[in-house]
Amino acid sequence: AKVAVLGLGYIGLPTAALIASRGLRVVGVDTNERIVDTVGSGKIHIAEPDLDGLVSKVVSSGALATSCKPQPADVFIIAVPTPIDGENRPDLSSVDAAIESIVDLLTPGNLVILESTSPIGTTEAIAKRIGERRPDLHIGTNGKENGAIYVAYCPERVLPGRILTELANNDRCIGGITPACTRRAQRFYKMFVRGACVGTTARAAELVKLTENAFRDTNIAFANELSLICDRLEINVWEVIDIANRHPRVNVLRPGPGVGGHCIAVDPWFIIDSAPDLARIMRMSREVNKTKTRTVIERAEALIEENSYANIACCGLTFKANVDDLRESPALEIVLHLAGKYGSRIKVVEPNLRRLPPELADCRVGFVSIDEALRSCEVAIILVDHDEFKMVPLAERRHLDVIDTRGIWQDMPMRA
Ligand code: SAJ
Repeated sequence: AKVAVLGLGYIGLPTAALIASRGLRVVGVDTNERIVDTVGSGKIHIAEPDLDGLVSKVVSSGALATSCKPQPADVFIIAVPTPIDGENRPDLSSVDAAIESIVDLLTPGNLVILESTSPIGTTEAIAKRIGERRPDLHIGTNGKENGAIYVAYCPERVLPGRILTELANNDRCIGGITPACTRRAQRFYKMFVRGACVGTTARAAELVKLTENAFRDTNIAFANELSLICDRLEINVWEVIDIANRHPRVNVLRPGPGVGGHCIAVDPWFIIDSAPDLARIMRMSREVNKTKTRTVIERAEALIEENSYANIACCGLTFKANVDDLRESPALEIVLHLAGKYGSRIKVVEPNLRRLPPELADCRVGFVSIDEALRSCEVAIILVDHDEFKMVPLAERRHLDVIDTRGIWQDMPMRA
């Protein structure tokens, strides 16, 4: 079988490489020529453990090729971005463009899978659109399979940093437009997924994906709200959480400087958008997590004002620990704000990046190693719980005035 994967980003590229490594012929398609060239030469444009080796292997064996335009295939997997616009409404233009690019290539027996996080009803709308554009095909008929094509929604749910392991091992949720579509997509995923391939409808599968991330956002909001309450009451939030979590049915997540990444900060809006009057906790959770970022900015400013000549180490820029991903990163938002105000007094430490991101490049801020920051700064703001920061011995940081948003230096005097 031949598989076309549309979109070679954080999900599409590992998916394409994994499928190619299981003996299927794969064409990875992307509208960005630079990505097509990079991957086509066996290299990768994102940081993800073990992905470089796998891509280089499947490209050199010929199992994975790349192209700017889709070609006919048996299976089309759409893994393109579905961001939100300025008004928190889903922007499906990349999905629309991907469908447009394959609709004339479809032939009977083809399977079209949407993996991108999408609002409820997107997969049905795709099936309808294909039906309108290609009246010669019918979609997922039960029984009569002549001339049928199959459309299903199968969300990815892998964790950046563990993508290859989770792609192969996680259970998958597979929602066809009809039961025949579900079965056809289940057969396909079984070829490379060790986890269970649980079948449902397309609409339920869309909501499953959104539910997972909205659930996590809400739980993080609970932790962030608790951290603000503890600060006011002068109680150590990390200790409260540690002890509360000894209860067999309690598992409070960790507070932080806000929620980042492309998914958890975005997906709840897809649910809120489809039932605005009912999605009250979800909307409030988004608000609480956003407020937490602003609170950290205010506290950092207050601490910097107290230390008027000090250099300030901002530890971490990425959206979470030990990745190089800056998407929706609250740490980056905080540092951008402080950089605009305090310029060269700000020293950024980010062991997972080789240089400052373009947004910060013009702000006169320094980009230093953790050792250099410990030597030259009097104030530190911990924004990401990278391993490099956790490992700093107390003796090397005792002199610092610290705001620790991740609770990694709890042996230091507490500062809200
Ligand atoms: N965070 C906290 N406290 C916590 C846990 C996380 O503040 O206790 C913050 C992180 O620092 C980060 C954000 O939340 O800024 C999100 O990080 P994450 O590790 O929770 O999740 P992602 O965005 O890397 O990946 C999520 C995962 N979803 C769930 O765990 C429900 C992943 O399985 C999904 O595949 C992915 O979203 C996605 O692509 O949707």
